[in-house]
This record gives sequence, structure tokens and C-alpha cells, in this order.
Amino acid sequence: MTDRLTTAVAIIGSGPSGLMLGQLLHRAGVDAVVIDNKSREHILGRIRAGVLETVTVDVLDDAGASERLHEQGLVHRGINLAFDGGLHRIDFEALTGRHVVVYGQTELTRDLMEVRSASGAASVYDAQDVRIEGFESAHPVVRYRKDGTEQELRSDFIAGCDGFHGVCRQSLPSQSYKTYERIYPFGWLGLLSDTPPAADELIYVNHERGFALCSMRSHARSRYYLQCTQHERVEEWPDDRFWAELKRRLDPQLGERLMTGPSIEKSIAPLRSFVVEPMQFGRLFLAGDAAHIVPPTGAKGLNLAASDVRYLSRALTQFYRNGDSHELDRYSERCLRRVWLAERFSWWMTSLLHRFADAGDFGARIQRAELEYLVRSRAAAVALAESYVGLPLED
Ligand code: RFL
Ligand code: PHB
Repeated sequence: MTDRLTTAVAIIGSGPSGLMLGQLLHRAGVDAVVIDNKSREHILGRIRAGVLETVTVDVLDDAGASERLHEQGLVHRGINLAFDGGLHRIDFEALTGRHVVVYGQTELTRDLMEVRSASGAASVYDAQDVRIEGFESAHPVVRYRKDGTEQELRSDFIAGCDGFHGVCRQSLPSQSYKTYERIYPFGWLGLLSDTPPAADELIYVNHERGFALCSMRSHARSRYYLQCTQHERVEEWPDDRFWAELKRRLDPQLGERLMTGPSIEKSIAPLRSFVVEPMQFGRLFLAGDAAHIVPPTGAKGLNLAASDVRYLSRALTQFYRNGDSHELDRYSERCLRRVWLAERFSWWMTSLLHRFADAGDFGARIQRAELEYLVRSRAAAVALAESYVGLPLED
């Protein structure tokens, strides 16, 4: 037996991309169903991004999911770069007149899930064996199993918001796209703890033992990262070892002030740059991590997901309002311009701050010169700041 359903847009993936798109479409009166192969609890257990550009906050405002973000999000007007024992502030407000907001991806996802269920819009969790078909025609179909019953969802469009390992990009015919990729020879070991943050703003650390980052989720919850090798396992990093290594990478004064405590989450993420071109095939549109990955150093992944979804929701809304597919046709080209600028920035921040085994002493000196240049030259600092706070969207 097969249950049959129909909608305008089938959204595969209930991460930030899928949920933001779902809410923007709902508010524009376009029907959509969100399908994820994991449970709500599993999705909310992922600890990921923490830094939101204004563009992302605007999307959440438009999605009607920003009340808690405005109450609890922390406005950050700059970041700190630590190298050679010194701490140097990059003042976003002075350099660009703009800022970022620190608010966890977990909270943002929870807010979006809540507004979605309050609005009565349809979501399916724990869907098994999700498959997409017919997107090269005018009648795409999504098939999956739910509680043992085969389901068929017919739609006008499919939005592939199912992350890097999802099924949508993998369903493209192999001759229809090209990928661009760089895998970095290290990872990030992250630790979350209910301890007050090391400082009021984020600290990006370039150290001979490797990169470190002091970040936060609130005034009482901290997030720290250490550059580690690709082969390390979380089990090799008991909390004591993590805190000791972090202190070694911070200058002694800051290390002494660092408040440590038991971890509430610890995980290792590999670092990768990846882009698929184009981001559209027939009636399948890819958005967010399904189409591109950046190393987390520039804090761009979630923000790129928000800008893709902004373009896609406008294009779909225009199609349903007046039958105009002009914006849908421009979707991939428009997104990719912004994607590549963020790819460049994330690659550059990664190159600037991490220890690369094969770069040797020369590489370390070049990094130091580049960091010196950043703190001495307003032009160099503006270049960092304007990308970090987020480049403007095209009209
Ligand atoms: P997600 O979040 O991976 O969600 C995809 C959803 O699709 C589901 N799915 C499927 N559903 C149905 N069928 C299938 N076959 C499916 N396969 C997968 C999954 O269950 C999931 O729910 O992708 P999305 O929505 O595009 O969101 C992207 C962001 O999650 C990602 O870019 C950011 O987390 C990246 N990132 C950061 N971005 C920022 O903008 N600022 C940051 O400060 C920042 N820090 C980070 C980060 C990512 C990190 N990691 C772990 C890679 C820090 C870290 C450590
Ligand atoms: C985080 O808080 O998780 C975070 C912040 C800044 C980054 C990456 C991750 O560049």
C-alpha cells in the first residue's frame, strides 16, 4: 500500500536551510512539506554554528522565528586575533558600521521547528529510504517509508536542503554537474561547557601548537575549538587534556583566567571546502550544505544557507504569484557568486590561522606578516571585517 500526498515544494532536510525555506514559503502562502530522515531530537543534538550575519537575522525576522534570537542573541561588534603573545581587536562597528549576532544553531533550529509546528505546516521526521525522482520533468516525486508504509509525495519543485551527505545532490546525473573541493589536513575538536566565556568577544588564535578558538553561546555557556589532526578521536581527549592544551595555546594571562568545567559535548569536525555547480537541475534546487561546504573558520556555512534560501524563496514566491520563472532561472548563478566569495574568505581565514605541516618556517613567517598587516593596515582590517559581517545580497 502507498499513501499519496501533494504539495507545491517538497523540502528534503529539516536543518536550518530546509526550515528557513519552509517558513519563508509558508508566510508567502506557498505550500511545502519538510521531510527529514532523522528525528527532531537528533537534529537538535547537533552542536554547530554560532555566528549570524545580519542577512541571516533578517531571514529569521521574515520567517517569524526571531523573537528569542533578539532577546538572547549576543551582539558582537568585533573579534580578537591572538598571535605572538598579543591580542588585537578587529572593530567591525568602526570598520564597517555593522556587527554579528552570536546565537547557537541549535537554538535557531528549535525556534524554527516551533514556529513551523505552531503554524500547522507539515513536517515528516524519521522518514526512511528517501528517494527523489522526475525532477528533470514538470512532475517531481519524493518517495520514502514512514512507520513501515511506503509514501509518495508529488510536488512542483524539490528543494534539496539535506546537507553534505544528503540524497539530493547524489541523485544528479553524473554529467550534469562539476564539483570543486579542497580537504584540509586537519580537523577541529570542539568542546561545549557551562562556564562563562574566556572574553566578551571571540578570540581566534594562531599558535605554533595549532589554531584555537574561544567562542560562546551565552554569558554562561562557552564553545572552544582546537586544531587537531585528521586521525584523532574524541576518546583520546578527556576534558583535562583539552583544557590543558587550550591553555598552552592562549597567552598566560588569559589562560589563567580561563574558567574550565565538565564538557557537555565534544566532537571532531573535518575541514573541507566544496562547491557543486550548478545548484539547479530541472526542478531540483540545492541549498545550504547540500551545495557547498566551507571550513568553519570564517563562520560562513549557516549564513550561506540563509542567503541561498532567501534567493530561492523569493524566486518560488514570484513563480506562484505571477507564473514568472525568471528568478528561478537565475537562482544558481546568483547564489554561486556569493558562495565563492565566502569560499574565498573561509579558505583565507583557514590559511591565515592554522598550522600547516608542509608550510614550514617560511609559511609561519608569512602568516605572521599577514597578521601584522591586518592589525596595522585599516584597508586590510576592513577587508576581513566586511566579509566576516557578511557581504550584501544582490537585489
Ligand atoms: P544541515 O544542517 O546538515 O541539515 C541537513 C538536514 O538534512 C537531513 N538529511 C536528510 N533528510 C532526508 N533524507 C536524506 N537522505 C537526508 N540526508 C540528510 C539531515 O538529517 C539534516 O537535518 O544542512 P543545512 O540546513 O544546509 O545547514 C548548514 C549548516 O548546518 C552548516 O553550514 C553550519 O553548521 C556550518 N558551521 C557554521 N556556520 C556558520 O554560519 N557560522 C558558524 O559559526 C559555523 N560554525 C559550522 C560551525 C559547522 C561545524 N561543523 C560541525 C561542520 C562549526 C562547526 C564545528
Ligand atoms: C562557534 O561558536 O561554533 C563558532 C564561532 C566562530 C567560528 C566557528 C564556530 O568561526
